[in-house]
Amino acid sequence: MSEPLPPRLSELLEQPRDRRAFLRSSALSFAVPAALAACTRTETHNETAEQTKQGQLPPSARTPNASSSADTGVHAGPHGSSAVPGQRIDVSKIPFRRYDPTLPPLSKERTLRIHWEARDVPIRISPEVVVAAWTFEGDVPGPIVHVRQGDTIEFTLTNRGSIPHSMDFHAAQIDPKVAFRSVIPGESVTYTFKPRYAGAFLYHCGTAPVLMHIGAGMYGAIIVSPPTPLPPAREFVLVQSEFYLEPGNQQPSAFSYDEMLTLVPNYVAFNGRPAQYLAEPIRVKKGDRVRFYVVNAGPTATCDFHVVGEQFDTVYLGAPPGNAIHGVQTFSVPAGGGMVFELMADVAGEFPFVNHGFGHGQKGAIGHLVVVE
Ligand SMILES: [Cu+2]
Repeated sequence: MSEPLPPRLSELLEQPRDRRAFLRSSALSFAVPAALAACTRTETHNETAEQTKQGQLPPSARTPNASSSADTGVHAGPHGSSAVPGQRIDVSKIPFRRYDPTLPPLSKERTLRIHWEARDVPIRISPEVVVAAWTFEGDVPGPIVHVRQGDTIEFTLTNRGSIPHSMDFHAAQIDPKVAFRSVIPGESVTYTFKPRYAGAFLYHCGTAPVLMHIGAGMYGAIIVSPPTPLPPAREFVLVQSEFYLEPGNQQPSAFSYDEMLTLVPNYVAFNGRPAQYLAEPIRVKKGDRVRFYVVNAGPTATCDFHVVGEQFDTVYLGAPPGNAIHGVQTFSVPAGGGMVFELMADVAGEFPFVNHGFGHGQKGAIGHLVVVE
């Protein structure tokens, strides 16, 4: 008797057309087992940070996030689209705004209380294109968070969107089933963490399917500074991401899950707007040390970071000031990763910074660093 044949690779990789079937099958779906369990209880509102200290289960997590109402497929409108059903938007009223790449200063407080909202917001990413984004705090990327290693962050996410969302901080070491669980519209999740390492970290929505939630705009950077400050520098944060939009010219343009699976983006951008720093460059003075915190939100492509006409005197691969390499031309930041790039602006001029995977650079992962005398 012959052994039963293992499933063919094509069968294993075939994407079910049905969203709920996809959720069951996706290895990336952090929230899926809980989301599809039979229990129908709902989340508890307004858990206190005290209840959610590491190691303690908040009331809403004693039974894992278990409502099938936390299944994106139940709430999404058109299949695999970020469009909000029934929403009518006059895109002519949505201005273009440059995303400020400047690293915000550290707070004097050692405990930070951050309360954000997940919201569906149309964002103008270029003069011609408005996207129907799912956001943290109404922007793509979400706000830049800057903390010290060992600070305490008490984080709350309230979901003002139309489908379930969650928050996954890569700077946290915490039980993801508890802290990163999905909350349905109108509800909140709170948790507390202390970043263990310095570095440039991603945050993103972790609700299934993660590809769709990152791809539709739910990501940003949390920069963790070491206890002993790095050398003084002009400091900038660049979050790379790809945009996969539904075919056609409708405005706002919805993000498309099917297009995300093709891995062929319409645009790639630093800080949510393709090529925005060509139009309005990042400016420093000759003699400045320049530090780029490069975070790659993906959802899929790498970021081969390079500055034309410059060399990085230091790249911190992780946990700065450790893990430094020197004399670097280009270094790849993986999707879901972050690294710290430093150069001395010893020469005046206009220096393109790019994803040197030039198909991605050409689609918008490019800007200018202008060094003035
Ligand atoms: Cu989400």
